[in-house]
Amino acid sequence: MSGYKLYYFNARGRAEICRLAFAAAKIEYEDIRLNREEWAKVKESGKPPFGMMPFIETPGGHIIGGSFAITKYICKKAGFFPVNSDEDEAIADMIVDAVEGVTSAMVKWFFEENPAKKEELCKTFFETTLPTNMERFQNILKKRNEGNNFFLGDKLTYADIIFFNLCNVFAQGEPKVPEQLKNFSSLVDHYNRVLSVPDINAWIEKRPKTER
Ligand SMILES: N[C@@H](CCC(=O)N[C@@H](CS)C(=O)NCC(=O)O)C(=O)O
Repeated sequence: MSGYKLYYFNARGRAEICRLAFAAAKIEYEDIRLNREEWAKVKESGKPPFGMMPFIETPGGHIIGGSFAITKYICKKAGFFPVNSDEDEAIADMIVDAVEGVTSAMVKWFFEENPAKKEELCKTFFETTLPTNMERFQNILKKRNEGNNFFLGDKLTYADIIFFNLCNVFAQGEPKVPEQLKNFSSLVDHYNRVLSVPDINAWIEKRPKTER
């Protein structure tokens, strides 16, 4: 055991990109899945830096919160990180930022309690927000190697893992291509490319089956 600990609920949710990163990086960690009561106690302890999960404890005793920061950190340790230029790193971060934009819109409709508002937000999300953004992600992908590779070239980075996970949410976590990608053939290929990374594939096959 390496001494890393990841704290989250028993769900894929916002922690799954961290778990995918740990898997791809072949770094062992304790996958701590708290129920609501346990979380309330941990939150009260003041341990999570921003009072939210996921967060990790490193072997050196650092506590790091924020799913994107954790994923980038783990990927950097394993070399799944753009090294050619500062611009490549900024492009990877730009993709991550855009994934967060789509995720926020998704979370907004998902947790909306007013049924009429929820339906409206859901419609806008699937008919406009998602396809518009997918088109943009595909354009970025195609800027390198005509889209026949990862976002930053021939090397997997945290941007690929984070984008892949967004798409996998629409496949309910199953190892299949979500229908929301059907009009974006380069993104389908990218999805399959990430899914074919042996350590990522092995984790997806063996991970606990949860609703979200
Ligand atoms: N930007 C943060 C958001 C984290 C977040 O929203 N965490 C939620 C679960 S998905 C949470 O901890 N909720 C429980 C609470 O706030 O008490 C990230 O990406 O890690």
